[in-house]
Amino acid sequence: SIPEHMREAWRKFSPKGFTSKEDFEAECVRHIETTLARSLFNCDELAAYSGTALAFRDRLIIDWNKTQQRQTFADQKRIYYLSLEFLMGRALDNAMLNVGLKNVAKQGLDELGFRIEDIINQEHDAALGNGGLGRLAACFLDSMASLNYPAWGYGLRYRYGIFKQEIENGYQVEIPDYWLDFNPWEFPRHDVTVDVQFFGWVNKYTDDEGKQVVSWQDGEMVTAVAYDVPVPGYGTSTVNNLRLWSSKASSGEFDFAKFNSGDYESAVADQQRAETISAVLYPNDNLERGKELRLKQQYFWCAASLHDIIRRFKKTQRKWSEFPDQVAIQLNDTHPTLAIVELQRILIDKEGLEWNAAWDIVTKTFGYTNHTVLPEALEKWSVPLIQNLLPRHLQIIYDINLFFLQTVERRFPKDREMLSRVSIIEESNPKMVRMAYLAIVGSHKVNGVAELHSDLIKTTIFKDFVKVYGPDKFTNVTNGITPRRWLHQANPRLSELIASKLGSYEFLKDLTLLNKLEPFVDDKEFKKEWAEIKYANKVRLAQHILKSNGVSVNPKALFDVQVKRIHEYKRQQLNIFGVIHRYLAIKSMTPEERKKLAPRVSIFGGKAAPGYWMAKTIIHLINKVGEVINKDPDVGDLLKVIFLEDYNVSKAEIIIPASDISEHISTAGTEASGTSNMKFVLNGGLVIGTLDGANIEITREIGEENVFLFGNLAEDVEDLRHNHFYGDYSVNPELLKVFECIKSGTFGDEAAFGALISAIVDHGDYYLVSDDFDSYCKTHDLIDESYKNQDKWVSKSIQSVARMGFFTSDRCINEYADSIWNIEPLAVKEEAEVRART
Ligand code: CBF
Repeated sequence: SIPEHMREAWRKFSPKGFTSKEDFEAECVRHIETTLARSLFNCDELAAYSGTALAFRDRLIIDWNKTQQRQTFADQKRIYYLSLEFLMGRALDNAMLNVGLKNVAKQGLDELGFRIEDIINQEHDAALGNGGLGRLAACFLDSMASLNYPAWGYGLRYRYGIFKQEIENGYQVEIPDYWLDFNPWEFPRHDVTVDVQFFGWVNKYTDDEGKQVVSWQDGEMVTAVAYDVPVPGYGTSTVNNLRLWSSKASSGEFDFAKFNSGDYESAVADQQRAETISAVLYPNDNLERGKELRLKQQYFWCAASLHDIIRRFKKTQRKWSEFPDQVAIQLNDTHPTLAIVELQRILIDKEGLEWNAAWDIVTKTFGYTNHTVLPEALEKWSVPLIQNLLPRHLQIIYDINLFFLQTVERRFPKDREMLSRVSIIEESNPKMVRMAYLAIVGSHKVNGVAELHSDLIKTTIFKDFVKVYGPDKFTNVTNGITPRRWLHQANPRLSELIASKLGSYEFLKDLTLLNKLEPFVDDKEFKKEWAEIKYANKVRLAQHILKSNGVSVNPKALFDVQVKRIHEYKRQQLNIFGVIHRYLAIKSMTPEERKKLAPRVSIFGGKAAPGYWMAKTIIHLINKVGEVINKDPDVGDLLKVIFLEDYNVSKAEIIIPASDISEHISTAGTEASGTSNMKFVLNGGLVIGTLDGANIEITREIGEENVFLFGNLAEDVEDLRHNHFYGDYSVNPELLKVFECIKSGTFGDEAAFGALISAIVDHGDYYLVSDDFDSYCKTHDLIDESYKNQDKWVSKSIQSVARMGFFTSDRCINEYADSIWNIEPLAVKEEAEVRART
């Protein structure tokens, strides 16, 4: 309907996007001078970063616009990925690499007087997540765009991301992370808003035409404002959208009547209450606390996202029954489960559909990913809390439960116990809504994130649902990582070396091509280059450690790394007890014996949830042990212990490529998958691990000979725990020596660490630290021996990388697309691909 002459004018003037160095420089300088109002004379690195980021943002937005148009015209089914966390890290480097213009920017910046590394380092991490779950969502966005899937992410635009961690006198201190000072990567859409209702009451009545009407009335309105973040694919012109919602008061700026009467504080109270909803990310990983504000966040985000999705669907003028042919919604954990209830509410209360027709649409639309079996992480919301905040939703939840239990009753008429076991409502005091059960009942597929984990959910926490629905509803999609960030961006030299042997960077799009490295496993020249790159990465990390911790470490030592959230089940305590054991061994050695030892640097990093006292105690112990060991002249370079402050995505990009060994040592059966294990191996590090999560599949892929496995199996955990209380059980004697050392005050105030010891000695050692201690230490001895044979070590490293093709998040996304979402990629004409490969 748009006249041709108008189209022509638009075509003529629409920006094309730079591809040359000169055009990049022009864009960068234009932004510095006009957008930022700076000049050559006061352009510091931050301004140069801003100019570069804005130039690239423009570049992305041109492709973003085209992608959105293409997706609208193609009118295909889309996937909407609902995640309360997106741990994106930095965007600039990623954008430059994905559009294939990093070299152009490097040369341009060089001419303008800046080093690209310094510019990249100016960026603040977008840290809208806690750990694995949020980072997985970020990898998935990268893969969905790279594979040209029509996909949107929906999340919250927290004003404060995960806190910044500082270490003071060995203790973790939390500092707010206000990251929005200058964020060039988002587009506020003040025209895209949704009013979201809370509280109020439900009015059910019959209207003049005799129809039953249900209306949710009064209460409080909060407005959701959209902020769009472009997500560029690698080597494609597809740029997808991540839409983050920010909350603001619906009633405008503030209450003028109150303001004029001098009641200044309550004049802004509404506004502040509304803004609180998207103010802060809850800093708990694998732990749910049942706070009202968290429930508000969840509903606010689900309601706004669904409204947006439905608005888009309605433009197609299709029948409601076609909704699942157009829309797939994936629930990243149970956090967005209220979206199920909200869609049912909209369909029956607003759109007038019959319950069953609506429910059929709902269940065909949703898929649910479970990320944990830990009981403390499974969400439950109290019925009174939901009743107060979302009265209509509670009624619908009760109805969903009723109809579900009726079908269960029909199938298992004699099993009353079954009804209470699978009920969405837990009959406790107060009653609780079991969100995982609601997610299962409201979805057509439920998946775990690694083979063992997916088996465990079927045989433990969800076993009754397997009886109810049959096994086909439950499936596995083993996690993966994007090789663009976790190899190409984090380890450019390794990526380049691989490309030189494979003939191109095609492996970044098809990671299975890495298997072409196998012939080089024993290639002398290749191994030399491989080892040099690892060494250079270790030198870089050693410099970082010197700067941040003031400790000089020897880059020739074995770098042993455990970086992840601090949690008892991940067992950083096992690691630090092992370090003390090693320390005691060194102290008791003769100088001759010491000479035979392989020097080590034990590197830790990770945040503890602010309220998780035991995890904070572990951090404290690591730091205190480091203080003593690092200055013990008997030990010297043989052992150093480093705790790296404020572990985040951009630090991971420095740490991971520098590791020789990384630790993935959770109690078997507790870590759903783990994804850092994949990142370390892809960067040529070997791993020590338990048979848990994705370690099992990594071992299967790369070969048992390339992994240092230890510890008890998941199937034995229950019996061992039982044995701790009722069997003939005693704590490992070597571990007791470690405890004696701590208790003697070697690492300062022994009382501070008492709880860590008594969890093992007096309280049943739930995480089996003692049971696994012997095999853990022996495996570390084996690592020492193996590391001495560098030649063999490097071969193992190459062989492992060559066999890592399976763990790309591209594979995951294709699996989700085929087996859960039923969506196809969109065909795209690729110009960017050519650039990215050169
Ligand atoms: O599936 C992604 C990751 O999610 C967690 O981090 C989570 O928050 N539940 C798990 O703990 C990881 O094992 C898993 O890799």
